[in-house]
Amino acid sequence: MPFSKDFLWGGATAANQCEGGYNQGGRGLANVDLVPHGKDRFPIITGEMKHLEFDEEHFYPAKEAIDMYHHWKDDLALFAEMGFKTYRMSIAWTRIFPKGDEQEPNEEGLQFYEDIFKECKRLGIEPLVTITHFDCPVHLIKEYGGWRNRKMVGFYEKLARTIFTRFKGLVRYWLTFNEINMLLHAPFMGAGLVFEEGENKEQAKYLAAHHELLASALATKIAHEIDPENKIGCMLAAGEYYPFDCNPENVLEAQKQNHDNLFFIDVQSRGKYPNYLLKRLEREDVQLPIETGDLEILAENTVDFISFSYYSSRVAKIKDKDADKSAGNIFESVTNPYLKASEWGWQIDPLGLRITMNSIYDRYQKPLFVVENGLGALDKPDENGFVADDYRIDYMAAHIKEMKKAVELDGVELLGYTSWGCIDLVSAGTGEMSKRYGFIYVDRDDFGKGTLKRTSKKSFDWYKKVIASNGEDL
Ligand code: BGP
Repeated sequence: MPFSKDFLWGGATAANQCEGGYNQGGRGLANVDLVPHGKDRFPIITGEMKHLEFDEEHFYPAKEAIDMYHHWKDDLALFAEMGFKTYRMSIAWTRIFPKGDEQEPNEEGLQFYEDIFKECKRLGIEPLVTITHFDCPVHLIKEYGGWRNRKMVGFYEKLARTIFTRFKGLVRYWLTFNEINMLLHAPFMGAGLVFEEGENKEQAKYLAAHHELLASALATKIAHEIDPENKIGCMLAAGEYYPFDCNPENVLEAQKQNHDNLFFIDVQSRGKYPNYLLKRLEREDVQLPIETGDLEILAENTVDFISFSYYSSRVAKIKDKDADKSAGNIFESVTNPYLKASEWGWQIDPLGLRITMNSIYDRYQKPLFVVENGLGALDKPDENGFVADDYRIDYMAAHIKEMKKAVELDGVELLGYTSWGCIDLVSAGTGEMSKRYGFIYVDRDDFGKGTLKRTSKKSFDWYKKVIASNGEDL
């Protein structure tokens, strides 16, 4: 049997995409609350457009999302019915520190998560908690400029210490930053950055990168001090870059693009900035804001495991501005002629998961955790409200098969698998509901209308069987 008996099967969500309750329980405003759906979404996500005010007139999908704030108990019961061993979720920073720089945390926010973790425990579900999943208090963006400011490290440290202390014994698995490499592509989501007129954007991104890496290492240190049982992971938006062909120029280009993603994990797992990055930044005249003692903190506090999201592989090709491009997780890549694509144009490559797992494992030699994978599709309920999502089952079965081979045939150590959006939620890329990933259908449309009723899809029973057979019955 490739998967151990403790293999952590489950699903994943993020607070801003499912909780709603944006102004309840003392919660403060976060960047994610200020991102509308529609044509303005992308320029805001990428920090190109300023939008730091909240006006009730607009429709902001994260505001109510699927209202898990009020439905969490029933939703957890559905996860338990599927047999989840783990549930990946995130903490909304602004529920704990509404503005981000307060002295004292908001008790109501802490209690909200404590209740969830206690219920998880009762149901035999191990929580896997992302400390920040694309969220940052608006106050910290307005007052301090987001992660380009070193003070953010201290605010994050305080958040981390507060939750590690309060949830000691309830949560053991933590991820410091969701898809940390995404800050280069979606800087408002990843680092609370809104670019000033004429600002050197690359410089701002690498200031933010160093501060997040430092904050991640400090959180790792604190977590281990508070409870040696804590296991801390980093989180990468993964997907191997393939060279377009065997032209050595394309092979080199693929290597470069892989480096741009992996340098974050090199720091978090190997404890130092890789030379390829330092040399590139030197050539581009971009500075890392390294202060005395920082490098020691990075070196001494590396992660226990490597987690990542995988939706697709990517392709690298040089000197071809007209190359055919395919959409992907936030940023696009050259089209791979061997692959089919989802309705959103994300190319589907199950074998790429095995390839990606091998590359990451070879590089770091630490246990891996697949914390996001799945198919975003337009689900159409039949007249009885039932969704027969065979396409999702096919996608997931094919990926799990390859993941199994990586473990069984290649010897990759793997802690678990949590499929993305196990219950339908708001899409990070589009801000809409119609791009669904779940085993559970939620009656809500792109304009915030619907009863919020939850209904199991065909994939619900399928996944239940996968977990019960520990990945044998696909
Ligand atoms: C990742 C994020 C998730 C999630 C997923 C799917 O980048 O960590 O938050 O949303 O991608 O992307 P989308 O929602 O755009 O389909």
